[in-house]
Amino acid sequence: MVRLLHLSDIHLGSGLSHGRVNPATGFNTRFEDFVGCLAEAIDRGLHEQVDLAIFGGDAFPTATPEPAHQEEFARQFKRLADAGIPTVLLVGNHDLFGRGVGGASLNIYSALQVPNIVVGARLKTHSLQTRSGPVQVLTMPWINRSALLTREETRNLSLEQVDLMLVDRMKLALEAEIRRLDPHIPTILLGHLMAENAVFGAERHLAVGRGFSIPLYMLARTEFDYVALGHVHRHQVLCEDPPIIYPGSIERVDFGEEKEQKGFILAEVERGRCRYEFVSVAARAFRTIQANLSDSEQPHRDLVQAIEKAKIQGAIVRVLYRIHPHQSPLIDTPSLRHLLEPAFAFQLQPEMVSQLSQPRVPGLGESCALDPIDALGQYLDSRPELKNLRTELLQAAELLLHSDADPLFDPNGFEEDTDVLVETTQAALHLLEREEAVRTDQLGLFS
Ligand SMILES: [Mn+2]
Repeated sequence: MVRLLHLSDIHLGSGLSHGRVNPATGFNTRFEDFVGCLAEAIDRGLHEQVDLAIFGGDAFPTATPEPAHQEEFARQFKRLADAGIPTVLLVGNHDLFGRGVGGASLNIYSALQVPNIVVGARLKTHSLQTRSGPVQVLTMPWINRSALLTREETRNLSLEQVDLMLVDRMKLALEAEIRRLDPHIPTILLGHLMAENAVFGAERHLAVGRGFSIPLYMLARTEFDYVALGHVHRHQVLCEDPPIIYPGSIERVDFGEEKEQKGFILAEVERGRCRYEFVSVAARAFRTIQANLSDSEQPHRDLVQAIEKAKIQGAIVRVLYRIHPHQSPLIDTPSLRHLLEPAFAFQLQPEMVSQLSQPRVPGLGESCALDPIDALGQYLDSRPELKNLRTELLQAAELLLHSDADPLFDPNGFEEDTDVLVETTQAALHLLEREEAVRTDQLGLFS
């Protein structure tokens, strides 16, 4: 039986806007929070004497992290290496440089051949020796469609067709790896990918564009005893047999994650059997305090009461309150600031209700995280003069956002004006994507 620590989506250096410089260390206080959560996961792994650690990808927000962030990441993982615990670092989409040429921010570990550290930069099975015996880790790093766009065979295909072809190729490559596995040794698939059925988390807002998703049946194979995923920031278990698990990210980036638990997975894996538990870390709390004071006789008193009711100690707090302009002088902002001092950070966000201008679009307050299509839909609902264009505009937006279809070859019968707009934009995106693909024939997985 192999005991393992599975963590993912560290994104060291993200979410700094909610922090400030710590004069004692010179670091952003939110960076220190992220390091704290990472250290907590590694402490627990060391304490439990795990045999193996696997990281599901996205070490930093970009492939060219600040040296200090790179250094702290290395310092934390060195603790596992020093303890003789083999550690696999998988390449996620944020670790790829220019969306293509290998895992720039992680390849330094393979280049230096750091003992006990393996970098998963391509589809490959790593046979590792642990204190509790051998284990196979099949690494499946992030891949995007630029891997295929350079090929002559994709010249006349829509982006959707290219995605399907890519999934087909991955299926074949994965099948080939699976056939080479030793069926008597515990086997882990470690993948940075968007699985079908996964519920989106904050990763949606952290990366531009959308890739393709992998059907669950490709992952739910009896050859795997544990499927360790990365990419989606919201912890979720997609399948029990074998366990297919996103541990989620280790810290919150923004208010959209206010209600999500953050943590990592501890698992015991043997051939044909796996037991796992989710362990939460002390991630920084985010709190939204909302108050509609527009009908209040004593708006300041009511707002103070709302703040006093909330648990703000050490939390990142936002106070959203609605008032009429004439109520504004009744709000004593300095005393609110004083009241909010126990918070780690806070923002006061008044929303003015004006009788003169049109009311704000209902449901589009800053407190709710809508996806862009929903937001556009709500906006259009509030603009009767755009009613006739509603369907076309939403379709055009879908196309622009998802590139699921390619109007170059499939114009979908838009009204003339929209048609031209969409076609021009899509053509430009398409050309850019091809150009990028030529520069960065990704990972060489299929070469
Ligand atoms: Mn990712």
